[in-house]
Amino acid sequence: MKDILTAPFIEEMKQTTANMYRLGWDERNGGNISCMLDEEDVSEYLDVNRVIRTIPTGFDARKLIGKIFVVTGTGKYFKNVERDPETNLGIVRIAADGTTAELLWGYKDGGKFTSEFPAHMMSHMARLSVDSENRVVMHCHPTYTLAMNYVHELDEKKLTHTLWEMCTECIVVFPDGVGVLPWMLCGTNSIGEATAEKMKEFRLVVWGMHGIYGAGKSLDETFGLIETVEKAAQIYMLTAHLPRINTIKDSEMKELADFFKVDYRKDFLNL
Ligand code: 2HA
Ligand code: ZN
Repeated sequence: MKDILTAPFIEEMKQTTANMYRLGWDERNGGNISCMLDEEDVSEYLDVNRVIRTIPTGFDARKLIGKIFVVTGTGKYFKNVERDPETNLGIVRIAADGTTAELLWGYKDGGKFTSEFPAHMMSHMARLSVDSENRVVMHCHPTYTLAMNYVHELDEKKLTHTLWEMCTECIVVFPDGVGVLPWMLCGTNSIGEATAEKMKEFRLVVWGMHGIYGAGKSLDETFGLIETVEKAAQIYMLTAHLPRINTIKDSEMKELADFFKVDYRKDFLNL
């Protein structure tokens, strides 16, 4: 059995959480990540038949039975993952009943998965129903995206359109746009269900005045989605109070989408 602390999936979680922390997206215990792993990969590092303990989830994840995830821990700081992955991360498998998680590794201090586990698992189910290659769900509190929530209408079309206008590459990176939920109580099954509903349509979902969710095929891709939204939001916040002299036109955004052959939300442009 190889040393799990050398596993590429642990290494990548360490790097991702460290990058997110340094960018200021994950203060204190803010943010959480879940990444689906292949059983064969995990088996190189762990005896997958050895369950350390079981943890009830409080929701039905039958579509994920047998699936294994590495998940950040509740109350844990992204800042500390790199230094102590075994306390701050856990590897869990959804048990045969669909409502229990089997801990295979991690949460060494007796902890458990993020309080946003319902939103994560429900989002995985939703994304997998439209994209069988989806592996990652990521949540964080990026500064400018959050700032923008207080001064821009929280309307999917209007918010996406403004973000697309802020950087030439936005419509190419997230042609499906950004879904928006109003402020809701976090850590609940209800916000999980609402997020998952949006995730059928969007890989990015803003939680009004809280943060953002991203989903993708890899940690890099998902990070890149959120990073691009955050860059656009930063440019918006740096310019929103100034007279707008120039703008990327809707016809130019269409030109970009056509050239890069991306299937974009045509109803989010005003052509
Ligand atoms: O895990 O970000 O939404 C801390 C949070 C809750
Ligand atoms: Zn949060």
